Amino acid sequence: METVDTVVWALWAMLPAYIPNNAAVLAGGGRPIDGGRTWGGRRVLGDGKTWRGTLIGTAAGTLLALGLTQVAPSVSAALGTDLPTFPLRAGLGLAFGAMLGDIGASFLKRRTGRERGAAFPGLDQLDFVVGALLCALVAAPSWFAETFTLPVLVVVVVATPVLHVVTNGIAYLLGLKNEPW
Ligand code: CTP
Ligand code: K
Ligand code: MG
Repeated sequence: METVDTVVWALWAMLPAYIPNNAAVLAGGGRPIDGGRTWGGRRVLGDGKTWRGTLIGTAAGTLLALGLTQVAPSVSAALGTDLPTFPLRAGLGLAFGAMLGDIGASFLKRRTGRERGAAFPGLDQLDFVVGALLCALVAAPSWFAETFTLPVLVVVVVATPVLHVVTNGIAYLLGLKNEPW
């Protein structure tokens, strides 16, 4: 595969993982997952991880995966490059995994004394990627092996932090997010 084709393939494959956290920002609120509970004097997760945000984020990513699967043949014909499709388990794995990775990061932030909204460089940009890939691997192993070859994984790990910084910066400037990370 040409490099440009690998980049297009990788970004398309990750779209169901990129959307959930942004949807959660728009939809979040309500009851926090940890119900306000603390551990070691600090919140388990914090008010930034809610049931509603997690549910709507997961649904948004899963629906996007189903939509992308519908349009993949025509878009790949138009672009002249192959694009992956998503079995339901793959889309659900990517979307839920992205939310789970972000929740895991909040858990680590609270354990290391960081308040809600505090930055944790590196973790902030890759938590949802690790969660999404691991969950997709568990939910749809053969699809994962065909979709995420080594060159594709390299593109994902390099390009995602860049995209994350840019989209969160835009969300901050638009007033949708309290911090630019
Ligand atoms: N959000 C949510 N549920 C989630 C993830 C995010 O409701 N599972 C919403 C919350 O309103 C949250 C906002 O999206 O405040 C921004 O998400 P994020 O930056 O991940 O959370 P923070 O508020 O920064 O909290 P933390 O420090 O725990 O990451
Ligand atoms: K986060
Ligand atoms: Mg934040």
